[in-house]
Amino acid sequence: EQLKGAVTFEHVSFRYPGMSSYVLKDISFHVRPGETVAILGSTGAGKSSILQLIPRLYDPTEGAVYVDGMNLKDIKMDDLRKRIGFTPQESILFSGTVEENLAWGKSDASLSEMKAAAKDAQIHETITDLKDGYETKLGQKGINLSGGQKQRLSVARALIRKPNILILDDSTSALDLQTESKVLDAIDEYKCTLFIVTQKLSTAKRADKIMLIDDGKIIEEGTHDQLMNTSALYREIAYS
Ligand code: DUT
Repeated sequence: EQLKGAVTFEHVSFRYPGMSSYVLKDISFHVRPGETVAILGSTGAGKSSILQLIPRLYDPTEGAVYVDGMNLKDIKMDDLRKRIGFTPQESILFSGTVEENLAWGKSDASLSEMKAAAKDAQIHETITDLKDGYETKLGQKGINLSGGQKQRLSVARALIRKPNILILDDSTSALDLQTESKVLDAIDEYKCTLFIVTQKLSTAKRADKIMLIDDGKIIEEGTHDQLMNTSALYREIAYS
């Protein structure tokens, strides 16, 4: 409960275990509690690699990551897991009911907590339209959801724990602009620090900070208005 959600990267370099080349090179930034950070960059630039370090899926090879001034390594894994919501690029759903999928990682979640999160993620109505509502089975023995529905279910799962830090790794890419904007409006109410990988200008515009990543480095940083003024590269992305 104590985490506020400030995130600091200090000279972070990273290579995947067993690999010789670095995928992140001397990354430093500071994000204040409650800020929204949009991460942009081409495929393979290192966006997911940066974000994976926050819930400690990996640790930096060099440098350190701090949350609220504490080195991640000094925070209990359990506390981290409770306070960080992370939706990976590929939604991970398993064969089980909608309810079981939502409660994954937080088995004490109540149905009303699940519904509230599902409403915020704009998936509640889809769920209630299913044959058995929240009890509907997904996967091989049940129904298949569309890409965008899976993404919203993963976002709902992350919101259930009311995270201080929410990481959406391209997890709204399949949503139309209007739905995405409703999801992000709802997330605003959680007052969490938000990292969102996106290709959408509308999402970048909302951010307090945009980080443009290329070849494992932050090459531009600022708000939409700032980058429109200062960055030819950002303008190119904006107008494309
Ligand atoms: N990489 C690995 N092992 C992994 C994951 C990635 O070696 O388990 C490499 C691939 C790439 C670099 O790390 O050269 C950065 O990948 P990352 O997935 O971080 O890039 P991205 O910006 O998130 O790309 P995308 O938009 O395609 O997800």
